[in-house]
Amino acid sequence: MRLKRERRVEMARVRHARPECYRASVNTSLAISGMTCNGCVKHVESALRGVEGVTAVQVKLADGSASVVHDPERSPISSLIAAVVDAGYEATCHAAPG
Ligand SMILES: [Cu+2]
Repeated sequence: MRLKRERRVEMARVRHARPECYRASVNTSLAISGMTCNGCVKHVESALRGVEGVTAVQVKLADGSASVVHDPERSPISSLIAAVVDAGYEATCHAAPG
């Protein structure tokens, strides 16, 4: 439900913002290694949330994944990976690097 609402808000923004003001967000999946407990999850989540241009983060311990909604112009995938590495974990992108 929350995602649906965010999508509506985003579409409203698309309609009302001038094109030159609007910046699209993308959802990037990262594979995270080195997480062993929920403390690690919080650590990785806060590292990713601290990156400029990141608007939503969900980290899962079970499959070692992170889902990050971000503005690729302000926060390229390399900056997401760098934040995870700085926090003491390893990250690789599931998709092609951008
Ligand atoms: Cu831990």
